[in-house]
Amino acid sequence: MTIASRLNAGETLLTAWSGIPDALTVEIVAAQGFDAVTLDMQHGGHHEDSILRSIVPVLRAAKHPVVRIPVGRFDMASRALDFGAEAVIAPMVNSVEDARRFAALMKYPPVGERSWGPTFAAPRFGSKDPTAWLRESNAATVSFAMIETRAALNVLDGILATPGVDGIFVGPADFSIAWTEGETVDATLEDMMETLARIAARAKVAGKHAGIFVVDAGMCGRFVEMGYRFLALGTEHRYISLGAESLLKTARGALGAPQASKASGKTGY
Ligand code: 3PY
Ligand code: MG
Repeated sequence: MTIASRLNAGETLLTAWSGIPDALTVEIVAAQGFDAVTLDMQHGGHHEDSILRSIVPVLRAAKHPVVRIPVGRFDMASRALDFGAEAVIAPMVNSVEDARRFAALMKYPPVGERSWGPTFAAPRFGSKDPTAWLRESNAATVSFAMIETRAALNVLDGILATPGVDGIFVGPADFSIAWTEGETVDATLEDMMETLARIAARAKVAGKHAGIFVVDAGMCGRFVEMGYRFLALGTEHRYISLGAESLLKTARGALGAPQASKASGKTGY
């Protein structure tokens, strides 16, 4: 099952969000109960070499490898696919032209202009038939254009209508900054929720997928009700602090000592 076939079937997928550029850490993240692991090159520490190496433990854990590229680095979208990513998230897609350039590097002709060379991806997926790879790749890979500014919102239908753009992915933190004109950053801001619901509804009408980064895991059900089916939960910093908090709570409880942990289930990141 590819990430594309599961999203096409209407499944809700939870992706981990990795920022530590180390295949050994990604191996641990991939072993948890997520459906996918997103390797973040925009704000996380991932770089070309760590992406090349970190996709291996994700595939070995039978999870879907996803890469978020840096802003405007659409060339990296092709490289991520050539390394074995099944989906790519492009941040700050703020115009139809951005969407076209992203799609061009995500899809082989006739949809786009992706250059041939799945040097690592084909063997990683056990493919020995180049023609089958060429024919199947466009449908098997998912391109998510991030909607996280007012400019993107203003041209949302054009982005959704761009051939080769398979879905949108909302960045609620940046969106909250745009929504409040720089007053605050709050990925759970109630005032923008109706708009986030409308974004998912418009994606559905266009026949495209909708994903979102979720800061408060308790909001997952609400986002699914809106129509979001690809939900991201991050990051290693949070996984480690939540795990340590839980362990220390148990240990201190067993010792009868007062609770000293400061870790919280919700972070701003
Ligand atoms: C945002 O919330 O702006 C994001 O880009 C999520 O990573
Ligand atoms: Mg963002």
